[in-house]
Amino acid sequence: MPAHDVIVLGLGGMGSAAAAHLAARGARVLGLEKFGPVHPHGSSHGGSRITRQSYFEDPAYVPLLLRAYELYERLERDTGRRIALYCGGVMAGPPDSRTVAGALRSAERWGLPYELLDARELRRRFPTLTPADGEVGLYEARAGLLRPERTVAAHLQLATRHGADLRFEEPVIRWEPYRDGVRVHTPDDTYTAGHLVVCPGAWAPRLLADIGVPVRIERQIMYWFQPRGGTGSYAPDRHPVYIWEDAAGSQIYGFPAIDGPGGGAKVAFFREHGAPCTPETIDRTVHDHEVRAMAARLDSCLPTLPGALIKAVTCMYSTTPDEHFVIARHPAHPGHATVACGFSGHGFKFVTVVGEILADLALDGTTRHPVALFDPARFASPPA
Ligand code: PYC
Repeated sequence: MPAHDVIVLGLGGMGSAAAAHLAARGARVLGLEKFGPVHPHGSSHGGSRITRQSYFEDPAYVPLLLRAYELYERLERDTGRRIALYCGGVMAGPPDSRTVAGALRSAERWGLPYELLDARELRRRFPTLTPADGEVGLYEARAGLLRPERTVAAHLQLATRHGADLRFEEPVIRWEPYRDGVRVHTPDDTYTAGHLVVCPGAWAPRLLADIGVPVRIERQIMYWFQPRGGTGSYAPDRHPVYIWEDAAGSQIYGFPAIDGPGGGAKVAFFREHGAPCTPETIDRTVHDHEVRAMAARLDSCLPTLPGALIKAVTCMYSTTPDEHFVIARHPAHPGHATVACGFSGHGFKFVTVVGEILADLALDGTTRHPVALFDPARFASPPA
């Protein structure tokens, strides 16, 4: 009998959640992570992530979001950590933009509460936002932000509480099917288990090269600016999270000031300006011309935000061609491994429910959650 029921490869957002759910169900879990606990080298750092339910990307995500919200609340209760702040969120832009029309479609399809605000009403309710006449915003009171580092720490805490053996600074070199399960090699040891859950983040092109999904790794930048005139009008009870699309289809997103008077407010481009990279080659320096480009964009829609730059930090997106996730039993080794990758810059709000789904797939081979959209077979070439 193998020493472990399940090995979880990667203990970032998704892997830590999978380890917690698996261990809570009584599985003997070994977790392996290349870096230390809660590290800034991948895609689960940066202090904040948006959460929202009127999902412009596709209404198919909404049932998963509703469950993710429940599980985030449970995670806060179980660990005593404050992870979510529901300060409200605005999806803004021209009425026919993907951001606004898509959010409206999801809200209508699932009967979610929302308000559609014209430019004047947006400016009145949120004086930090200065939309042009003709722009609108879908306001969702239950939108807000999540703390990614606290989420990972909470899942690691729960996994440990339920008996998982978590090993850090121990990279996986390779793995292979072995008897009825898997064998995993690290510089320190070789481990066996009944099943493997692979959550490689930006390391997907190397660790999941054989699943037939071209995951592209992109460099992204997060900026924290000190608002001109101070952070008062950017406090979470006055300034919402937002995703804002311009007439050319370019989106930015941002947050209230949540880190005290000196912490500034965070803003970034959403899924663009992302140079292809690898975790080894990413340029971690943020250049002056990049800061100037962001400040220039803010001048038109949040003119009081770009005061002094407090900091700018890079992270990586792992993007699939259709920007939908990959969550499934491994196509080539379905009895041995389950995979989760390609979260395409919009995965963090789903971390809790993805952990639940991965535990379902690893232990039972199936899940009650709707995951058809995430099947890697959608990228398989049709037979000639
Ligand atoms: O999914 O809301 C989101 C998001 C914002 C920025 C990157 N992803």
